[in-house]
Amino acid sequence: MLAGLDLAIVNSEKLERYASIPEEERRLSEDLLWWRGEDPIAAFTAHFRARSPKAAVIERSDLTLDERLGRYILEGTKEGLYADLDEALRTSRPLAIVNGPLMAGMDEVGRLFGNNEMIVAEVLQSAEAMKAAVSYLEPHMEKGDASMKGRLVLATVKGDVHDIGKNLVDIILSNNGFEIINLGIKVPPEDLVKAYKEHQPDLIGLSGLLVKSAHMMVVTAQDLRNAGIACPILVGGAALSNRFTRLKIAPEYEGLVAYASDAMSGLDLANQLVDPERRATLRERLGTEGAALRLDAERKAAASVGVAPVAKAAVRRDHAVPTPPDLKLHVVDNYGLDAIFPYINPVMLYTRHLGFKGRFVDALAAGDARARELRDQVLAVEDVMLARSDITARAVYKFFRSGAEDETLHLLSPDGGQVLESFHFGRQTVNEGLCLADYTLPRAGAAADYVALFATTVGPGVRALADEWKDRGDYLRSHILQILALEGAEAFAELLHQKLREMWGIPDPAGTTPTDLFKNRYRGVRMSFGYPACPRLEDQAQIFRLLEIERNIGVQLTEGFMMEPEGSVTALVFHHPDAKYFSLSPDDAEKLQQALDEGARIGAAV
Ligand code: B12
Repeated sequence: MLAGLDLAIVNSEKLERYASIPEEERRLSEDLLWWRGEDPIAAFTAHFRARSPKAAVIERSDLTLDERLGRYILEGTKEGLYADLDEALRTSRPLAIVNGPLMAGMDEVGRLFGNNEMIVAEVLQSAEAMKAAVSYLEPHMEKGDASMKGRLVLATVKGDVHDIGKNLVDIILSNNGFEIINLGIKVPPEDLVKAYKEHQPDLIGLSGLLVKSAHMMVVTAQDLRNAGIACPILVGGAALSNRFTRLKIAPEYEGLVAYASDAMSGLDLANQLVDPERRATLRERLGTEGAALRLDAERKAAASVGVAPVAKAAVRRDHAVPTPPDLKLHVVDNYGLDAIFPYINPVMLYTRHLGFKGRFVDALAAGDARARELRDQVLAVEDVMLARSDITARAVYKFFRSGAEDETLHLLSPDGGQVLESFHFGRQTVNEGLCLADYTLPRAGAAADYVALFATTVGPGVRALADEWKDRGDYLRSHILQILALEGAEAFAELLHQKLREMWGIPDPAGTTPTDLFKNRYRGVRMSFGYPACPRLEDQAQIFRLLEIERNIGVQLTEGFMMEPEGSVTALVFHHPDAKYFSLSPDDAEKLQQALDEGARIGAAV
């Protein structure tokens, strides 16, 4: 590619795992591709002329024992592992085997992942091999034989049920020489202080999915500081950023706070933090980054002053309003998971969560071996889920009469006379001046309008089974189970939304496929509280009241407005033909919150 290659056609079935190609052969090939050295063709042909095609693949017997041990980890295989461990035990102490060749294998896995040469699913298989090797060696270890680089207390913060990201961190770090004390989910600061005192860890790891959890990390850092704790903290989670960490969390804590975008970079940071020299370099780097971000924030704040708001959007009101079939509450119990799985977005499942590189669906259709292997692993877990009575899909939905009043959306009694609940939305002061309330007709007008609300969930037995598999080192299966539940809840939302359009009399055109749905090719939108157009998670409380979600489908709302089971989704559905996704700027979101706080203060005073 450096030399300008635009396209290459390969038979992917014949592809070797890149990491399995001997280094010498990689070098020869790269020399040829980039025309390095005197005569790369001659060197290349001379090498391969002497080798039969089969010999090009590394034969284990060509390798030394240490190299073989490292390879089991790199390839994520246990075939032959135990016999080689027995051989190693004849000359080496178990701890030396772990810290030597096995850890060298894991280091190589980390390096290849960092270079984009290994994917999440492969890393999990490597961790499985590592766990199997360590478990095999454990009975041979003496008391006090600890192979630990350091100890980390890991927790998902108060109010947050996020398990999957934290579990990945647990798996990666615990199989790379760290002892992990996993405190679980919804962990209040006082429990972390207690755990710190009890375990005296080298590091604390905090995880959280939502913006609210990022704020909870600020509070947690303050409480840890007030308890006199200063050990380095690693933080991570989908809604967290390096910027927030540097500007909001780090200033509240004496010790170092470092942000990790994924579990492998968390491992890299943990390795730096337990090494005094590298920690000092990291401290310096984070300090410089923090200063630059503060400067940038000040500049942005100065630049945003005095920008005139754009005009309110002129959303049309002349469209026909579809009438829903009824205004009753519907509970869907035990919906067939087999009907839901096809609605899972493969990009999310295979690319985002399992790390597949390229277009998964095309690769599968072309017979790509890696894609097929992943698909089969997913299908096997789907079968387990289908067979279990404690893993089911449930939903509750209801159409409501609705009416807008400026930026407020009122949900009304069936005759329109009474306000049941109100949602206060923000309006864009930049871009198009949009507000979600615009997507429903004004309450003051003569015509009735409607919205739908729903919640979907997949569980509740997912966590217990995922933990069981994780504890016995079945990491990839455990991860696949969790992502199927999470993406299953989202897929169920997609499917239910489609059914609601049908019931509403605005069905999708014939031939609409799940892929069309993932691209939002239908009428209306499905908004979830916490999304950029309606960022206030507090509004989950109204949905929970209106649909009696906990009573009807057993989903609980935490004090951080997260839902348990983790694989749960709520949504507010608009039918407006021009409705679309948009974002409130952070300023506009803050303005909304301030207005609501002000209103609440006035309300309380009255
Ligand atoms: C997939 C997804 C879902 C899935 C699964 C959620 C999940 N548990 O991960 C489902 C469909 C269930 C879902 C639901 C919701 N979601 Co959602 N979701 C996402 C999405 C697209 C990806 C998240 C993801 O990749 N998860 C997989 C895990 C493995 O990744 P991860 O959490 O990031 O963890 C990795 C790293 O962050 C890091 N890490 C995490 N913790 C730690 C800790 C340490 C110590 C270290 C070192 C590293 C580390 O390592 C992990 C592994 O590599 C994000 C958008 C985004 N771009 O991130 C929105 C997002 C997180 N969701 C969002 C929202 C609003 C929701 C809902 C509230 C919507 C709703 N009203 O229904 C619900 C809440 C669910 C609940 N239980 O309460 C918002 C959150 C914004 C906010 N306001 O807080 C986001 C940011 C989308 C958006 N742009 O608006 N969601």
